[in-house]
Amino acid sequence: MKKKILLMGRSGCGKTSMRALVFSSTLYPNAASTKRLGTTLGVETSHFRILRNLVISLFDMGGQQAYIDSYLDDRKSQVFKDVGAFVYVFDMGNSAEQGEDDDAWEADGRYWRDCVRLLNQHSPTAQIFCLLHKMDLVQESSRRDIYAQRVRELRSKARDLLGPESDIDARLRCCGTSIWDETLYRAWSKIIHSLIPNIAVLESNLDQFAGVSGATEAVVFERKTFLVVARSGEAKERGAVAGTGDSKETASQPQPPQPSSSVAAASKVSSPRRSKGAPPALGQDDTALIMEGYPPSDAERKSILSSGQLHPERFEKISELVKNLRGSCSKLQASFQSLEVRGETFAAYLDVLTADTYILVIVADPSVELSAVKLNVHMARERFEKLS
Ligand SMILES: Nc1nc2c(ncn2[C@@H]2O[C@H](COP(=O)(O)OP(=O)(O)OP(=O)(O)O)[C@@H](O)[C@H]2O)c(=O)[nH]1
Ligand SMILES: [Mg+2]
Repeated sequence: MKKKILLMGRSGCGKTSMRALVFSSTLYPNAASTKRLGTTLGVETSHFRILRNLVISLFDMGGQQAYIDSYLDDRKSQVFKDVGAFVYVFDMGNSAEQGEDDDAWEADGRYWRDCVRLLNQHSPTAQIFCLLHKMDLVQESSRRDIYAQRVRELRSKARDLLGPESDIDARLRCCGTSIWDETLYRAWSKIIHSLIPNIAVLESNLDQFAGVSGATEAVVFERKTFLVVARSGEAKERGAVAGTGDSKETASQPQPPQPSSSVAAASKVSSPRRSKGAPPALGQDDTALIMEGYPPSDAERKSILSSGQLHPERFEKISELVKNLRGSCSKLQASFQSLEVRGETFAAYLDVLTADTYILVIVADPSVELSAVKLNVHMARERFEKLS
């Protein structure tokens, strides 16, 4: 299945930089390397196989004014048709001082509104992502307020445009991002996740896998980009937020293989603690909806951790570490297959799951043997290969 991502925003907002870092990390291994990128001339299209049954066509739309005019006018039906996810990048460097550069923000807002209107005509079910980008340039002291104010404006613009009865609250998601930290990968994981056709089935199988393995968490990463494709517990969180519980779709799906008896014996571990990450549904408290994609500042992160919650960007940090390790391995002409880490309070096992994915299993119960987890990964491969 092919899905189209339309990546738009004004010139210099950082579209090609994020594309390069997320999808071409061997050519652009770090944020500084994006400085050598030139402005995009016209539209650059690239295709990525994410899973066996999902190919992403990413349209990086050069943001100079003449191009923008043509996307909105004579090329609109071609540009906005068949869109799976519309990603609009706002340059928050312009908001470094609150209200300082309102003209740029206003112009962005008008352009974005025009895009959403056209999208609604040509691809009415497309997911809409607003990336409030270059958050590193916004002063930490005012970051939360500026983010909240901008998201509030965007959400009310969208409601005004499409009407309060539309599903826009659920389809529109905002994320604060920067190429200098993990927020970029977190946002792009969400974007890709929104396009995976059988995600509910994948998640329910992953939940069962984590349960029978006695794992605290199990996470599936895409093999090339190391974006998070699915993680255990996510569907439940979404169900709990929407008040629907497990969906019917997952209930009738094939079950993952049963573990060996020694592995099953280890499955008494309590269910994992979760970080708050699922998108709030319509009608929930507005503040939760607005702050959903807010990247916490360093001070806020510290207080999250000291309150006993898990690190909100733990998977993205792991992706980064593994990508670096893989890079080092390839310099030594060694191929990277799997990884085992044993800490004082946990053990982690990362291994190839399918042709396009890795699985990371975190175990916090010292009575669970990693060798049993390995065996379960081995036994689960065939099932997950069919699912992806
Ligand atoms: N500080 C900071 N700079 C960034 C960030 N993202 C991108 N940049 C820089 O912004 C500059 C412009 O980025 P591009 O990716 O070329 O911008 P673009 O949106 O593709 O621009 P056009 O191709 O002209 O439409 C580059 O020098 C990047 O290094 C970010 O998160 N923070
Ligand atoms: Mg560009």
